[in-house]
Amino acid sequence: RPRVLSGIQPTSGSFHLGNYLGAVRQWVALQETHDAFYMVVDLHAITIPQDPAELRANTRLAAAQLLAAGLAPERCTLFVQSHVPEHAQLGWVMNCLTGFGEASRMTQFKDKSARQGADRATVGLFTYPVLQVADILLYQADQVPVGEDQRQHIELTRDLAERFNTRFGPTFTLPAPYILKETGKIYDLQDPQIKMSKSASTPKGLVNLLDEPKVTAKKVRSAVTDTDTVIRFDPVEKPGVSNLLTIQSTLTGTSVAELEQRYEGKGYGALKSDLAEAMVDFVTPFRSRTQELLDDPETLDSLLAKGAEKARAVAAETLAETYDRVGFLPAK
Ligand code: AQP
Repeated sequence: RPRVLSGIQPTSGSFHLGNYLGAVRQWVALQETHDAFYMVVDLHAITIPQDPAELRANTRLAAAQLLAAGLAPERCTLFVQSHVPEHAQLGWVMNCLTGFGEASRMTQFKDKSARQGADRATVGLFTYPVLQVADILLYQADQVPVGEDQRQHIELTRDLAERFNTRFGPTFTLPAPYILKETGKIYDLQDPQIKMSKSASTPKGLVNLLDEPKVTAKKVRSAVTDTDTVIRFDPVEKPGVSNLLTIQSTLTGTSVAELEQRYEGKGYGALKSDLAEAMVDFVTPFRSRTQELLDDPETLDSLLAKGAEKARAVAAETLAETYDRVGFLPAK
């Protein structure tokens, strides 16, 4: 079975619709066909200031949401990044292989540091993509299911894997991005030119899966569309409507073409009201399942401990080989 690896940050509490449709939904499908490793990336989370108690709670909350979304511990390896120390260890080796200019070209860093103010951005935020390289290479992943915003980081991963392999001998698998054309970028409901994001979206533009279903329905009903009335998939001319069609199509398993037909001659209100209903149908059981899992933290923690053990077995092997190739003297 080919291997997949991906991660999600425990920064925001609730996952948003972009996280789910862009990434997590694919993780659930891929656990059936791939050797799947998924993690809550808490080391990445501290690249911006975090309250310790909140980080701990959000880490459990992220794991609970992944299980509520459909990950099954017997079909994939689910773990917390900091439970596997090899991530930070390989991260250092990768830092020493990355050019300063190369890291400076990462657009996510440029966006995030600009938003924070250049003086306040940490070195950790700067090397975030390099730690992500280590995350992926440790597991010799063939594919990385992520949203479009991560494409550049996967390219960096391939570059560094190739560089290491050339310099020290074949060690790492070169991973390919697994990004779905349809849902690789879900847009903000209020500003359909920008991606839905926890740090750049306004509350009205961002659909959090753990929001009250009523709140979610309201956000869908007040989504920005255009002054035309025709429901047609056209991301350039009609970005708002197209985003709603993408979401509706994915959540209900109906093709966009079929939806266009269904809404022929109807106004935007009909689409929005059906989508609001589909969203409520999706988030209602998701919220209660997440809560059930959180109500039993011991089971959750022991499941994560088992995942970390499985992950470590793979990660330790890759790290040992890497250290040997680099020329570190083995500890006897
Ligand atoms: N709008 C999106 N459309 C499709 N995929 C998306 N992802 C994020 N936003 C969208 C994908 O979700 C996965 C987890 O990303 P993350 O760990 O970076 O989570 P986040 O920090 O909550 O995501 P944000 O909102 O994108 O954070 P900020 O605002 O900090 O940049 C990834 O696979 C990502 O591609």
